[in-house]
Amino acid sequence: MEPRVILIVSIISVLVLTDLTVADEECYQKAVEVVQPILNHFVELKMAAHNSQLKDLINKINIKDEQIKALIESSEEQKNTINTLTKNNDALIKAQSGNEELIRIIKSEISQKNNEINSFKTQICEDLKKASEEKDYFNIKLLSCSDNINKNKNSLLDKNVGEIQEKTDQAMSKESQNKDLTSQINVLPQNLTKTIENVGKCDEISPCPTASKGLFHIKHPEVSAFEAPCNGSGWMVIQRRMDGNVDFDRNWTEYRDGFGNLRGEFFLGLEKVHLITQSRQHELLIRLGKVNGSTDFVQYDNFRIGSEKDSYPLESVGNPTGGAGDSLIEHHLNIKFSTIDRDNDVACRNCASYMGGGWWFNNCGYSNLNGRFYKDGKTDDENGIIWGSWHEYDWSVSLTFVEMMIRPKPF
Ligand SMILES: [Ca+2]
Repeated sequence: MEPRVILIVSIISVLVLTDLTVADEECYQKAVEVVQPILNHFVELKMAAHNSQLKDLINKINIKDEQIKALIESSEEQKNTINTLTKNNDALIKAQSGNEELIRIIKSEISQKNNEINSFKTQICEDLKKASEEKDYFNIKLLSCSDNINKNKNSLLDKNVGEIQEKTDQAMSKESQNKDLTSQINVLPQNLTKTIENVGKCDEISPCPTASKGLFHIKHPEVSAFEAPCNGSGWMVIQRRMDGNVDFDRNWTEYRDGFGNLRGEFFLGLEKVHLITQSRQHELLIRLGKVNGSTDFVQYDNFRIGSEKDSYPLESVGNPTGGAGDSLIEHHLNIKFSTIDRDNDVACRNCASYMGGGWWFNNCGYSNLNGRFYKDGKTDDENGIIWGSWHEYDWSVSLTFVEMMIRPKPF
């Protein structure tokens, strides 16, 4: 039965009973007994309805909980993603830092390699220098050997000529020897003629008078007439230093052609000295003076310089005599001439720029009579006028007087 019908029947019954019977306490009790279960039923129905709504609510709450859980899980995932990204970012930063360190290490290695290359270059330069010095040393040895061979050859030749002359009379009857002897005899007059010619030339090319001194017009078969100072003993002055009034830092052309003041400081010129000393054997006299007034000299018996084509090398000096000692043979013989604009030396640097003037610079050597003039006779720059063997190879010394002179070697 429907609850609504039950309710209506119950109400009607109560009304009937209330109206038809006596409205007393007993009647009321009966009514309550009838209605009470109905009311209880309604209450139960209500409760059931409420319970149903409650269940719905609980379901909704559960759904919401699930959604919230899902959101939380999603949030966790995002958080994890963010953490992962942060870690990746940290790793990238670390990698970047690592790259910078790598670059720094590579740069450091490059710098080290550069240093090694520079050191290697320096070593090569030193080796080249050493090799060049050894080459010079062997050249000198070779020349010395060559001189000795020539001397021996000449000596033997002279000896042979003598022997042949002796044997000529004895071997006249022998046809086989006769041919050789005739040839030798033919050579003798030619040599004699040559010697006579040379003797004649000697008179022509003696450039300075032996009895008077001063400036003279010099005539020489190989050179155009020029003026030069003569010292009165047949010596012609080819270079002089005395007061520092002339700058000796000159270029190649000036050293070739000469410069300065013939009555004071000057350099006669390499070309003239070359032509004169090539024509016959010459002596070289060098007079030196220090700031304290002391003087000395050195004389060589076979001075000769080569041609411009070969850079005016110091081809020969011969044997030295004199208290100033030798400062040419060991380091300057067979060495080309160098000037500030013509670096023919064997040093890595430009010796003419470093030492001053022009000279037969090797690496750079023991002498430089064209160095810079220091009136007080000393310098900290090692570029003064030097002749090592006379001042104990003290390169702070600078000489204050020099004269270089030449004359034909007497027969
Ligand atoms: Ca050089």
